[in-house]
Amino acid sequence: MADIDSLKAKFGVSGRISFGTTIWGADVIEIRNEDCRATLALAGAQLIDWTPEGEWPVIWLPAEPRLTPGKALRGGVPVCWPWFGAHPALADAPAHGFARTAKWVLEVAKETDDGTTLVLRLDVPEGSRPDWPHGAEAWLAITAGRTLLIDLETRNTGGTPFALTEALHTYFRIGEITDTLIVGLDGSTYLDALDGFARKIAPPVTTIAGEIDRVHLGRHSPIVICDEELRRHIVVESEGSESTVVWNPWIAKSERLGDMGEDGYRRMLCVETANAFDDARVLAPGETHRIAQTVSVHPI
Ligand code: TA6
Repeated sequence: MADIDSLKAKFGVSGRISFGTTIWGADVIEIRNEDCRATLALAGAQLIDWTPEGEWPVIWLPAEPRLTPGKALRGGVPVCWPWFGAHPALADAPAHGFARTAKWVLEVAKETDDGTTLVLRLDVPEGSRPDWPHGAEAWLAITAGRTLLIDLETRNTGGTPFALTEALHTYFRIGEITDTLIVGLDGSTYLDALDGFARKIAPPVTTIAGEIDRVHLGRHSPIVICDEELRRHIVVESEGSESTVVWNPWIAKSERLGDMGEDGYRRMLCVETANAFDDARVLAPGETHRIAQTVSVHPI
């Protein structure tokens, strides 16, 4: 983990960007500008807070976040890369790839017209990993302002093509799961992870009254999370994404996971900008691929 002091020395501590450690032990970069506050955990380059001025937090964390070595922090926006879900071949490889627990390198911290931007890089030399023999480089750019932009670019730096699956696994903060619905997936084909990944057709509006785990195939943008309790719409516009994952663990799975916190499932909903399953991307040597999401909040 990059030493916080060395980051302070390299990037300075402007009035808008600071470096520190949370009370539960995560080394973080904190942003505070006129439009929002945001926090990025250095481990896994995981955004764990984005709160526009005058709004409730938009990103969910459990009430008592818990760091477990080698395991992604529950909540925030884990970067699932360079595979989504189970490894295509190795049962003992980590679910959702290794980027979300990797040591990313902060390359840029700057102000832009849209807010404060952090850019982090993850380099995977060819042949350096038994579970991923390819050469790849990932660049993650996060711009926090009145809106939130998360942009993930992958470059094939090796000599052979590879198939990439990925997700910006966003845990959105909502008021009450049973008073929340999702608009924008109507009529899409989805794989139901709770029913052997059977292919089904999405209803006009997605509501949640139990565990839900669906991979919607095809492009869907914008998607709107309608939150009756917090009286707001969260709008997710994506680029380069042909899949959208919808997940809530509900009660029993939350207990099995053990890190969702008391009633955590009631206050979160994952809507993930992704490329998964049929929507895998194949990158030739030297080729790049970009997936991005812009999140905005609208009172109702
Ligand atoms: O994105 C949905 C999902 O694949 C679910 O199946 C569930 O496993 C969730 O991700 C969380 O995965 P994690 O490895 O973070 O516990």
